[in-house]
This record gives sequence, C-alpha cells and structure tokens, in this order.
Amino acid sequence: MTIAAVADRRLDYLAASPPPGPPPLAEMAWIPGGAFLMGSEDFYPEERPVHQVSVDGFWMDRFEVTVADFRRFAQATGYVTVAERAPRAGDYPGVDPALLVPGSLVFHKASGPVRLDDYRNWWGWVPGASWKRPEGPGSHLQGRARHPITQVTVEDAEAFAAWAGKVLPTEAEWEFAARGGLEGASFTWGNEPAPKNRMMANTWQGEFPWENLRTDGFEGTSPVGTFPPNGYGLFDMAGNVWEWTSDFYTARHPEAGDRPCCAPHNPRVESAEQSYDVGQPGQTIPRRVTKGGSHLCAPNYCLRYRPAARQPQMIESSTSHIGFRCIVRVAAA
Ligand SMILES: [Ca+2]
Ligand SMILES: [Ca+2]
Ligand SMILES: [Cu+2]
Repeated sequence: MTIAAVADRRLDYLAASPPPGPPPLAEMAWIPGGAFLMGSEDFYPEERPVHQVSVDGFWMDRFEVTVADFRRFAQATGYVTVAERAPRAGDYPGVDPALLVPGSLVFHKASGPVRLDDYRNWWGWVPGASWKRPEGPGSHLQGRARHPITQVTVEDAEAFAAWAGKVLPTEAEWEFAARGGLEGASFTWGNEPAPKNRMMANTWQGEFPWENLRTDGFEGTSPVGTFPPNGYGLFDMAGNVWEWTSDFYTARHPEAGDRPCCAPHNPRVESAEQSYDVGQPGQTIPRRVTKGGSHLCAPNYCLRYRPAARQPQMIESSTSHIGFRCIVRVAAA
C-alpha cells in the first residue's frame, strides 16, 4: 500500500471515530474501536474460529517499548526484572540449587539444519542473561537504545506499564489495532507477504534456525519504527519482538455466536487454569497470549508475523524475542 493510501485511510477512520481529545501521553495513536473479525481460518489451529468481537476505542503506543524507555523506568524505580532475580529453591523442588541463578532464554543460531520439533535446538537458558545483557554475559546495549526491550516477563511489562500510567492491551485490543482497519487481511499491511518486493517487517528470511538471509536488513531486533506503520500509524505490529498481552491463553477462540448483535464486547480471558500446557501433565504455570511474531519468525517454521497469530508464553518466561507495548483506555485517560 502506498503512503498516500495509508494517509487516506487514517483520515477516513479519524472522521468516523475521532479521538476524544489529545493523546494522553507522547507517541500514542488513537485506535478507534469497533467490530471486527478476530482470528483466522487459514493458518494455525489456535487462531480458529474466526469470530466477531468489538472493542472500545483506546490509545496505543506507536512503538514497542524501547531499551531507552525501560532504562528510564528501571533508573527511576530501582525495579529488578524477574530474569535478574535468583529463582527461589521452593519454587523448583528437585532442581539442583546450583542451577538456581538469575538468567534467561537466548536464541542461538544453529550451524546447519536441525529438527524443528525440539526448540532446544535453538533456545538455550543462559545464566546472567537479562535486559541489560540480552545475549548473556559479554553482550550489551550499546547502539540499541531505540531497539525494543527484550528479556522481560509479563510481570516486568506490567510493572513498567503501571509506572508509565498505562496498561497492557487485551488480545482483542491488540489484534484490532494490528489490523489497522484492514478487515480479514493476512498481514498488517494486506495480503501479500512482500508487496513490490518490499520487506514490511523484521522477520526471518531463509531457513530457520540456521540460515538468516537478512533480506530485511536485520539479523536480530531492529530499531523501532524502521518498517512502515500500519493503517493506524502503529509500527512493528508485525515482527521485531513478540508483544505481551493481558489475556491468558486458550487453545482456541470461542465459537462464533450466530447473532452479530451479541458478539463479545471488550472480551478478556482472566482465568489462568485453562492456559496450562495440556501437553505437559502437572504443568500449572499460567501462560499469557503474545502477539505479532518476531525477528525469529520464518515461513518454514513459524509464519506468525500476522495479526491473528498468537503464541502462549509462561508468565515467568523472558526471552530475547519478546517485548511489549502499552495502551491507555479512554475512561482512564
Ligand atoms: Ca530480520
Ligand atoms: Ca512487534
Ligand atoms: Cu514465530
């Protein structure tokens, strides 16, 4: 889509649902709210069924929260992230206490093709990895102030949001915003993966997890706002980093109601129980929905840089490919 077409659509939606006032905080875009078709039938089972939902208008961060933003928060509050804290032995019965040191999950590129059914072929737990050292000891944030923050759990994201006077979006709010006014499109920009050969997001080109062709210019994260915005003026709603939402994960969406009058309004999923991983008996760590895919999403493994895509993440997880952005609801603004 051309920049002019994006501008036209922005004017259309602003005329239909004008913002209730000036943005409550800097660099927030007005998301008009309304009814939309949530989910997709065309990709992975957890995105089904497509069902109608409506959300109220709200303000959303135009960019993923950056390293610079998070540093301001940490310096102002002294906040220590989950990955920087030593796990408590009582929470991990039977685990060698020597292993209970602070750390986080880091992506390691494979040296050649590996089995794709075992994520340990590319994810490793690295002692000492944290938002300050995203790849572990020896890594640093130099030159990355405008990159999205990573290595944060949902608890860390919510602590930041509370400090900033914001909240995390629900999955429905996030997906409505990501669609940018395009009903039912596969991507935030339309249906073509790369219109006129233009890369529209920081994802992974080539064979995951060993061959990163960097057609989009970036091996890892990219400065926020590098790729074109969607129809609501939001950047990186596809790729760069996955984004935490406030909803607990369910394996499917609820069935579509047959009466459009009664579509769920501002739906949220607040029950942790159904989010447990049924593939892992006894696993009772709640999981939240993350949205948007990341720089590690490749068509041969994970075509999830799309508005309907969703992935569960355990609430205690932090990784080098998950970050977040915040919203302000109008009643609160
Ligand atoms: Ca890339
Ligand atoms: Ca993103
Ligand atoms: Cu992915």
